[in-house]
Amino acid sequence: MSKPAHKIADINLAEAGRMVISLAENEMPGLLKIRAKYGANKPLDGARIAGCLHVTKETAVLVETLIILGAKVQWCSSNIFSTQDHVAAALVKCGIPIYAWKGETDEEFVWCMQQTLVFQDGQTLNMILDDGCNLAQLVYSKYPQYLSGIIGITEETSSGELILNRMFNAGELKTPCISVNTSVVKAKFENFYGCRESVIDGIRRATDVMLAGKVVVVSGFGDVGKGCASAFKMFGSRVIITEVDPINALQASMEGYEVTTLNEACKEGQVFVTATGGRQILTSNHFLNMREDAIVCNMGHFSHEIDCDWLNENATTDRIKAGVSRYTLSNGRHILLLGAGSPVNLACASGCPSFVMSNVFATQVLAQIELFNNKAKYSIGVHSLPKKRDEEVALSHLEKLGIKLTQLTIEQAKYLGIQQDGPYKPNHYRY
Ligand code: 9W4
Repeated sequence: MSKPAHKIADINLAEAGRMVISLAENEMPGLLKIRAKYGANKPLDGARIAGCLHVTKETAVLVETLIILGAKVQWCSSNIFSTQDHVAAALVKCGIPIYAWKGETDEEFVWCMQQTLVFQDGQTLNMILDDGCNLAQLVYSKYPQYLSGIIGITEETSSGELILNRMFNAGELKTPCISVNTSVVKAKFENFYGCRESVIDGIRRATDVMLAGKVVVVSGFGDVGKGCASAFKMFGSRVIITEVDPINALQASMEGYEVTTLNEACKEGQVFVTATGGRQILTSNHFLNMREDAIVCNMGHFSHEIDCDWLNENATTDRIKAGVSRYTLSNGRHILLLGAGSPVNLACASGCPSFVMSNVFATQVLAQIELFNNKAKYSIGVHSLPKKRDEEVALSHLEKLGIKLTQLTIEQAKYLGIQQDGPYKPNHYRY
């Protein structure tokens, strides 16, 4: 089968891409530590990784780390909008087969995934690094002949994990998998710190609005909601939380937030952020009760937390700029919808900071190493990374932050019934 060596928007952007990758490297100490620690042993020698994950500057540092550890990689993006074209160009310039560009059609998206399956020498993939189970589903549905050669799948998201578990329960799964999202460091960084750092960035880039003194309503007080609420609080906003879970509601109250229903809060809020993981959270009745030019956005994974369809069907729209739509309601008032309901930090800003992604991607690399090197240890099914590996990810970030870790004495370790060098907590421990 002959195929192009790569397909991207414009190779001339390579120099600009390399510059942002270099800056990202400095903010990704976990990946650099892994390069230093494992680079010589090449634990991924022989791995042929097909990767499907947003082609961003941070992913570039991930891809180049996998290569330094000995892997061959071919890569596509997991979202038609998310490719940073200059980054894709920089990777191609280094001979890495990238099939991704910003603004792919749905057909092109599938074509790009297909290009990652067979390597230039004719050998097929033996590892998958997936996001939302896109690539795994393609192989399972269209290329089952490749399945027996696949040693492992590492999956980035909770929605991908759900699909893998469904496949396992249906007896269809044929590969050991590691769900990276069950790792504590990955999840905390992406959901809490990542959102805390980027939600305001998204809203500010979209609207330039002052947040101090504003009433901000955050729906959902899980890790994402907690991160968002804390960012607004630090900015001087008055934050109201809505919750269905009494434990989260109580937590929110203990943090000093007012907790009430959206039916109440919709009249008061000036900025609304959904972060529930559910659907139909902000709907017509809420919109019609909101104050003039209320800002509405989502930080959850799916846009259906906001009833965007109702707005599109029942209000007239002015496009202020990319990612900012101003709706005129039947009552004459206006609503600003950001990012068409997509996560506002992604649609209107650059997503999580590189340091956050270093924690996420260091977890991915260790999951790839685990699966590729411990075939006997991982049965067909969906596994978590061992806690020692989770601790290794955290450890790899300490030096850069100037953190001095305390060492347990042998006696203290004995008293706690653990090893001196970890794992420090049982699997059920909640951080
Ligand atoms: N990005 C993205 C970019 C633009 C965009 C409809 C038009 C997720 C995680 C990481 O999804 C990502 N534009 C959109 S949706 C959308 C999404 N629309 C919506 O109307 C505009 C994405 C992981 N990540 C970081 O967070 C930082 N570095 C990373 O690799 C990246 C991108």
